[in-house]
Amino acid sequence: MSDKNTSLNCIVAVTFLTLFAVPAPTCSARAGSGPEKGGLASLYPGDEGIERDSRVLFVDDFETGSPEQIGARWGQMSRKENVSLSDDIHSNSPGNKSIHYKDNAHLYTHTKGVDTMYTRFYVKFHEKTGYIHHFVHLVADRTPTPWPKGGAGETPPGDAKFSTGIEPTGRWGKVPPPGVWNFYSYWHEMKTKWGSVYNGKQEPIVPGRWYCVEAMLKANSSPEKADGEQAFWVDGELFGRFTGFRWRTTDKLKINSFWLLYYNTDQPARHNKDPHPESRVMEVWFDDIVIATEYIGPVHGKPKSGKKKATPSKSALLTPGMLIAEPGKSAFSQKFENGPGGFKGGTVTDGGTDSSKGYSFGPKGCSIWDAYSIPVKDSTTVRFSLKALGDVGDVQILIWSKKLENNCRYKIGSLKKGQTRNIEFRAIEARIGWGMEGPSLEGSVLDNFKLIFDGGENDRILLDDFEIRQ
Ligand SMILES: [Ca+2]
Repeated sequence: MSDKNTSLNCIVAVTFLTLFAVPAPTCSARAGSGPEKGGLASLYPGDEGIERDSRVLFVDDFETGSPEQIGARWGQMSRKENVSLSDDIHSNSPGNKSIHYKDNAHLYTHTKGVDTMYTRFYVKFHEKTGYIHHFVHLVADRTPTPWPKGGAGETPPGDAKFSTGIEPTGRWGKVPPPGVWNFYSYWHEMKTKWGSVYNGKQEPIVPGRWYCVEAMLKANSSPEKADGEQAFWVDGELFGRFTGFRWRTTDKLKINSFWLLYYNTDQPARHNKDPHPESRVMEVWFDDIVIATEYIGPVHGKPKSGKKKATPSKSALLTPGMLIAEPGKSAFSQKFENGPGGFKGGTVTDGGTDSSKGYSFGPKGCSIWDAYSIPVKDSTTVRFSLKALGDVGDVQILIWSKKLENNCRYKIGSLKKGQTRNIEFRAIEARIGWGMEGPSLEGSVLDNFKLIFDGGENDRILLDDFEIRQ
């Protein structure tokens, strides 16, 4: 590692999606001779056997399986028509293949939850690449789902989520495409609703050249301490280290998700005043991904056996209960075949799921009280189906918490006439506040439920197959 003389400026954080520049809330960058010196890869020439190290959480060298099979073991692949295997490999590659994305695509996976996550990946941008909107992310998600959650422009609650992206940025056109590496971070103390940017060494990324990129995200050690960090390396050289983050307000929130994202829109070309957006070729290659709890480092040496194939990892979410308790046993269910069963505010009608009966209600809502009483834990899950009988907006659930003396919300959004949605959420996801930004229902007692929406007096929604699991 040649991190000795890395000099870093404490750069202002700017929002990626807006043009405001604001001071970074916690920005102290330093060159480090930290515990990452050496790295796990130095113990495994050619990465051979690295997947068996207990500190390694996830490995994929894209030597095994079709894109469909790769998507299945990661948990989710988007735009699979844009994903292929390629024989373009980096010079230290111990294998024969890389994975190639064009335009827009992602692989999304989960590891067991950790307090410090390192990732290493090899990446190459097309020689004619343009600027990129969003790129690879590390994510801590209290209620992980196979798909990445949205949340652009929303400050995540400190006990629900935080994330950082290692991304190329054009610095408003100061650097040719794809730009220089920076961090794009979202957490409860970010100073604008569009997140914060942390710049490292200002070395432009050369299109058409393979790089080894590494990122580290370290959670704060206790809820009140601002001792979280993030750092990134390029070809083994420390490019940026940033300290002083209070990423989370509970240590139940672990880093557990990895998003190999390639997200393009025409926005970065506009923001960077790209003079030739029409000539750009939006393609990227990735290879030799390792996720671990310690510093990894670039591929070191050659495998003893010549070319090698790793045993690729699979998503931790494919092991039920590993990341979050499975929904518990059924505590209450109502299918409306024999009347409203405690629900008030609507009427039982035909037209429910599978031609059964359902419960029809208007914009004033329907509710149920004291038909069940369940202490809210991780496993507590609410599920039901909705069918809109008109175009309706802002469908949401209100659950009154005696403990918080307020309503917790879970927002569903709008539904088109005739649209059916199966809703399932963890009760801990319901939160106080219009934007669900306040305290969670966690630790309260779930003994009521109300559904409301915006719509005309005669608009109706049909509720069916309501169930609560402990
Ligand atoms: Ca490979």
